[in-house]
Amino acid sequence: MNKTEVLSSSEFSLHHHPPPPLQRSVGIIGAPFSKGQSKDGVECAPSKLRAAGLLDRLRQQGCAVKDYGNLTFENVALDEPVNGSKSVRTVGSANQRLSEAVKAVKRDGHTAVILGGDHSLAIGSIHGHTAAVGPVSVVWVDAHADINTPLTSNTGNIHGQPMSYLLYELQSKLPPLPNFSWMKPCVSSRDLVYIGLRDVDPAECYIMKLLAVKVFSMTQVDQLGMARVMEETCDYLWDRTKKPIHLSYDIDAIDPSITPATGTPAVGGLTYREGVYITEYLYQTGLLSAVDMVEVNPLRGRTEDDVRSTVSTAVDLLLGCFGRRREGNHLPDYSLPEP
Ligand SMILES: [Mn+2]
Repeated sequence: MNKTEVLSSSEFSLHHHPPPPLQRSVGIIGAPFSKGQSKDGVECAPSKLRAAGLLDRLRQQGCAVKDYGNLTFENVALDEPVNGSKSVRTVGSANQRLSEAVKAVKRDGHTAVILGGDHSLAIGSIHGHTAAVGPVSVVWVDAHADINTPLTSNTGNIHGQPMSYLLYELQSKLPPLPNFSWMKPCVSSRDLVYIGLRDVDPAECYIMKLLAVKVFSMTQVDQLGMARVMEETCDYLWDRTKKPIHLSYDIDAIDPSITPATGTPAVGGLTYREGVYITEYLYQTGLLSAVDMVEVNPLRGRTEDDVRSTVSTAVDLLLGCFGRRREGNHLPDYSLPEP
């Protein structure tokens, strides 16, 4: 049998044929939430992403789009730090709300898009996603691992902790947290892949080794190239069974020369092209089931251009998740005008 014959049809089509028609029904949730960190502005991102034409552009490339609007979050009074972690009750109640919203979007049959907001929102987003569809694979694209426990965090910002709340394997390391009793861990460390890491705390490094988490840091991106990183990501995730994919995309994964308007920029990041390639590749799998786009902070840019470049890159990444191809797209019913 030659090489071509042993490839499955889906693997073959990935490289040699135009993609099959994929589900491109998108449900958008705005989550203007910023209490997982301390900088103002990240709550403005959903309206900026909409104002940049995200919904129209998704429709123009053939997607059916339903906008579920922006969630509103309550500010819990007297939300004193717990074990050093800040705004725990506010973050807990916001994520409970988001979890319910994501669950509803998934039950309506859409691919869910969550416009953050800071990365603490991944707790509710991934929780709601799994509540609706069962186990998922998580592809976490970020400069940071966001896997501190409340007891290892140096800053007390929960946007650096969401993965520890979600993993089954870390439950015994978490103290009880007010307003988090609604959530149960829902992700296995074997179903998690990190891409783009370059600013990892010692405790996070230890946790990832302890749990043997699959990591493609910037070193591996440099060594292998993004094409190989994505192949290996999917080979790894599909080793047991193909599950729906949750892409949690922190805009700070991209190099701050391209996306400076974010709260915790880290030099040496992904190029625009590497960042977009991730989305194009995951679209082609047909398994993309929910996408977080987080940490765009329009108040952190030094100039208008900083903000524009960050927002438009975030929009391009989302378009890539839903079939935008750099070789161009046309609607299936397009026909050439006759003279
Ligand atoms: Mn993050």
